Amino acid sequence: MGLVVSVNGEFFTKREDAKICVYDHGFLYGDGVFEGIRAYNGRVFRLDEHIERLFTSAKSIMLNIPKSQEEVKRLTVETARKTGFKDVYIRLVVSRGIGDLGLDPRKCSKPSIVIIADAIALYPKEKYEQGIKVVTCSTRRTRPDSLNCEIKSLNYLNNILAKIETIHYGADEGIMLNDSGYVTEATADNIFIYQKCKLVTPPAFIGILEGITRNTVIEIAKKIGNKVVEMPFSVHDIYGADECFLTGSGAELIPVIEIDARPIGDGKPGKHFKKLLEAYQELTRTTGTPLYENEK
Ligand code: PXG
Repeated sequence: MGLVVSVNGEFFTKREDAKICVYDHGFLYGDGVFEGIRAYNGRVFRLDEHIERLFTSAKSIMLNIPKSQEEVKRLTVETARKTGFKDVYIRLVVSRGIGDLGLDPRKCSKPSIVIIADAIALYPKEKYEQGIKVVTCSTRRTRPDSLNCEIKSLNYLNNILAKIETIHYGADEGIMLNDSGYVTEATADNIFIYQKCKLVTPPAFIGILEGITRNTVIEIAKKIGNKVVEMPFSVHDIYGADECFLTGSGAELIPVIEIDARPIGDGKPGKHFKKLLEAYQELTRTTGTPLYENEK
């Protein structure tokens, strides 16, 4: 029982043994794509959606993954199963592969496929109960015509610069705007507000990663009777919102109680958030691709 890493189909159980060549363009240029996936209670949550997004990201950067979606799914499940864990964090990385010192991707003959399956480092429990504080970052999200945010690429410097600002301000997370000043997302999570009896989240065209958790929350919210709107909004709308929360595979749903030193609503996690978190956790516990025979 413990972490397992698959490097091009070979399995390792020690961090220090799982290695990639320094000439890999994933390391040299951030040239590649990835997914962050979770398994709960012996089931991989929304595996099909993650693999589909991985292949779409790869297609967009003209990276041909040398395996079918089914093969990648099988390898992902196999790697996660070898940990023996029921709750697993899975990091799936496909890089351009080993090449020359130069950008030219044609020099990289074979993409590298790495799957890390490890225990999950969760946000502290009190953050879910008390909520987090966020700030608006001055670093803007990349424009869709420079590096499209829909590509879950290995090039996360845009988000890391915003994260550095967040840390400097002493906040838990940072909100990033697009070049027109509309709210996009947090540094590694999508954002929702509850405002005037409806749940609002920015639409994909504003420049976000269309999160799988985000889409699941939209689905759940509609099912339990919420009105959901995908609509651009500004920081001013967050200041005046009744509730706000972030979503992502790592964080699940986490309540935001303060932004730029202004309390959101009554400054406590909201009732709509609590209902949605409950429904989300029920779904993650009970659905997904089984890792072990007895989970089927
Ligand atoms: N926006 C960005 C920029 C992200 O990186 C999300 C939104 C949420 O997407 P999902 O599909 O997860 O709902 C992400 C997700 C990590 C890690 O270890 C990062 C993400 C997800 C899981 C792990 O850094 N980012």
